[in-house]
Amino acid sequence: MFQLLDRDPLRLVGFAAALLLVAGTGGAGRAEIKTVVDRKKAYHATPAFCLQNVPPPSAGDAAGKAVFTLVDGEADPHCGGLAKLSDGKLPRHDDDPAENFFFNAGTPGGRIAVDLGKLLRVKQVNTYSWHADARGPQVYKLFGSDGAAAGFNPGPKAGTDPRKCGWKLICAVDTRPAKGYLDGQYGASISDSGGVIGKYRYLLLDVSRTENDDAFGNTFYSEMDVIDAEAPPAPAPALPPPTVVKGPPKYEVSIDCSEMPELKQWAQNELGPTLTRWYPIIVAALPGEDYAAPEKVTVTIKKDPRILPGKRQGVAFTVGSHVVCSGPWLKANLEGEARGAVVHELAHVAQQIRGRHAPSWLIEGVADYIRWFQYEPKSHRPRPDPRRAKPTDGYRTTAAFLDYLSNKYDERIVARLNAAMRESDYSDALFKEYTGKEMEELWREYVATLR
Ligand SMILES: [Ca+2]
Repeated sequence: MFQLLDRDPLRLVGFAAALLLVAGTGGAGRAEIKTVVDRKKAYHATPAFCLQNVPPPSAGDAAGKAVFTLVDGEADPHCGGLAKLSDGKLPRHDDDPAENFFFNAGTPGGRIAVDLGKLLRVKQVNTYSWHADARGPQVYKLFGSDGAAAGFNPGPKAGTDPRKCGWKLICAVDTRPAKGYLDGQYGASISDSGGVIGKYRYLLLDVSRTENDDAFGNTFYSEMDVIDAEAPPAPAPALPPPTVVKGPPKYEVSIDCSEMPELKQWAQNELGPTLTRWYPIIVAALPGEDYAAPEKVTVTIKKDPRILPGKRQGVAFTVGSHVVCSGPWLKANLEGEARGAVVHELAHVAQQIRGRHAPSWLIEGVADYIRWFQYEPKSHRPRPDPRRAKPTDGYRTTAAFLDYLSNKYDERIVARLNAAMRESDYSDALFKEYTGKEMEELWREYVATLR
């Protein structure tokens, strides 16, 4: 975890992975503005905006009653408009233009004024954004005003320094990571060590694009919360019910964590949305003639880690459309492999292989291909050791081999091999049928690319 104290708010910089940023504006001994920034990579983000260091979005905060005005710049015709910043609703996924506000493509950003209706003791300002690409992070300056100064301009356009017309600079926010992709879900939370940021009726956001390598650098802003120090805590936006999360029509994934109540929040906010989003994708990736995947999947989280036959410890297993997971293992891996491991099991549900001729190395290879080469971020993809690995090692090694074959020979090869296993038609000769080469030759070719 990084922590940075910076006396000059204009020089705030973003961090790559662990994102706690603290910046000061005041002198020694005075209350200081704190800006905490957090990020979840796009693949791991869910509509609940579960960020570690930034509070979740709230419904019914002071921004909900405020009037938002576009002072300068041009809204993108595909966005949901300024109303999206304070409607208490969140995007459903990482590319949901209608649930975000963003400035038009090819423009440098702009300015948004917020009239809170009356002078408030502002305790916190939180902003949320989400996008699969460079439009994820936030870059803006926040100004505040009580509107009392002579010559106060409620809508200073770009080129006019707000500080010269009745505004005070509160802070500058830049959530961009220092390196790597900009994708993801971002939150910024501005508060003050003294309890309140200040007494303001007006706020002004001076928004910049995140990059200008192409036209698409304007952030997808999902929500802005303004917390009134005098108001009772506002409720969180409505989330799906605790243990059953309904996915797209037809498919339903139920999670039973009654044995591990401490995982209920995680199951509701993170695992549930991940599984309901991914199960239909996995089903579509593993089709078959006259085949329909199970429509209802159950995931049971057990308290006892000895879930395997003979009371052996394990991570998870699947029988038919029932997935059983070790609760203690999930709990120990919540920020790591927990969701990916359950995605692997969902692949087994969609595979539905009951025939006798299916080799376990290929069954596990297909499930891990779905997990590591479809679900997990590219940076996590496994790379087998060319000195030791064999195509029949299963899991990650076979998954990486299948990815090579998909890219080089036949993008449907995983679906075809899986369908053959499901129909009890599998033999190693299928590799030659689908690619023109024996499996051993294909493996030698693949290993040569690893050296
Ligand atoms: Ca919204």
